[in-house]
Amino acid sequence: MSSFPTSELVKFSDLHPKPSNVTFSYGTAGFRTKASLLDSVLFRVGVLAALRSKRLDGKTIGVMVTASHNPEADNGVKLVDPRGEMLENSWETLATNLSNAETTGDFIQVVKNIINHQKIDISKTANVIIARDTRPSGPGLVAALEDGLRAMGAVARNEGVKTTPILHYLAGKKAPPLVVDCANGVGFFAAKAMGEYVNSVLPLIPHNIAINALGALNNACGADYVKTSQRLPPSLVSVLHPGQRACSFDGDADRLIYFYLDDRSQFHMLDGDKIAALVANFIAELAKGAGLDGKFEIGVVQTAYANGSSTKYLSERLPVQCVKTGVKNLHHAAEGYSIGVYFEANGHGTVLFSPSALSILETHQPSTPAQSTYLSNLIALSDLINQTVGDALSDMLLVEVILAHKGYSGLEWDSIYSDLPNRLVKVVVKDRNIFETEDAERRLTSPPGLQQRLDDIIRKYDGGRAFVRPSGTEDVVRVYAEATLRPQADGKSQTFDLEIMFIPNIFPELAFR
Ligand code: G16
Repeated sequence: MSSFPTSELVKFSDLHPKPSNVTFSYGTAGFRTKASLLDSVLFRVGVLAALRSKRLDGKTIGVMVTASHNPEADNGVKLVDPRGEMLENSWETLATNLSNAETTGDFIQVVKNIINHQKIDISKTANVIIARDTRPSGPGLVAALEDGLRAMGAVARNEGVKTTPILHYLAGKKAPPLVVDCANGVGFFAAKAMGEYVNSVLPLIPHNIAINALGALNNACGADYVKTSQRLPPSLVSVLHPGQRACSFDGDADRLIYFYLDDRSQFHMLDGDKIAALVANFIAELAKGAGLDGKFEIGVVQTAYANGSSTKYLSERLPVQCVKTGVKNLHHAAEGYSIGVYFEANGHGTVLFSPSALSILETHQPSTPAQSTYLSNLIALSDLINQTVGDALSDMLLVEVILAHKGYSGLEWDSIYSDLPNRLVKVVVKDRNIFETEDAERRLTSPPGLQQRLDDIIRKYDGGRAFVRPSGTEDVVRVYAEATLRPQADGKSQTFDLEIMFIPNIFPELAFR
């Protein structure tokens, strides 16, 4: 209670005295009566909104000033809980008590009681968003409301004249701030420009933005660093809080990798495979909901790098195809579906809607209002996605839209399936051109005998899968390996002993250095 702003509250409360001989009640839709009686109520609702937000760890509370369908001379106010829902019942009683305190002294006492009974940490920041309808009494009442918020030191955002549903939406749909690792590259410009449009609903916090620092590009940051090292860029260690989502672009912002820290601050990566699973599922769900089940084929395209768990998960639900590394190969294969979802594990990818799929979406007649909502969401997705090529910014919005729609945190998204432990390493060889592959780069045909020796090693591991392929962009050979590692008898997981037990076994086979 040390930081409780009693003197501020007394000062402001005296400016908004309660009219005598009136009893207020937080009714069906908040307080509603003649506008001329409401000044003290609005002030006190401001105080209560701040308390409610502090009680909920600073989550945003909405306050709408309106008397809806009632005559213009009336006005009213109601509180909107986080997620855009109506105020919790027990707080309606608190609102009524607070509005009926006769004197400033009584009012301060009720405030103190609420703080004690609700165990409110008054030092927490309060966030409140406010709006009003077009009534002439609105501006004056909003000023009283703002005095209440000011007295409590709340962070208030006045949205001006808005419909009630929009206020609910704004209070409920604001996503938690997203940390964006721009790889010290051009993605920063795009993220900054996009932030101006989306920050009010999806606050973006760009990091690794040293675009002019020599040597900084992709250095210990960016999508490739995160995917390959499977760890947080060191520059984000003191930035990211448990539960907070973040994403990394690469140097030209056409790759996207997500990650988050769990409540034990453990790093979890959500790569291109996880994006594909989230997106393909969502599109299939929308198509079904719109009454378009079976009307078009939704397929997924991956490469050999796709984690075995993702392939298993997706192929149990949709057609899945594996093609050679390279966006051009995935893009081409995805064009073979009505809706083709393609993502490389490294975060390159997008969704293609064929012309016939788009015309089905345009002409389909939904038979229920629910079908109509699914259909318009699917059409909106087709507009949101950059179908020319994988685009980190557009993919980021796609992911955020789906997460918001489903109410998923990083954790819920991550639990779609569990990645098999895996390792991807680069090996410098004398001549990478002697490495030739078949079966979408999953098997070597040259040098002779090497695949056989790899098979002998892979066979020793449960769920073992590995391949060797020459890079098309660097003078190296890439080695990928994954396996199912069961918990040991003592219950401890062997996870990530993999590098020690598996990859080194392959290295000697590649004695071409
Ligand atoms: C390029 C391609 C990607 C490919 C990556 C690695 O990415 O566009 O499709 O996955 O190279 O290819 P490789 O393993 O053959 O070196 P970027 O981000 O460099 O344009």
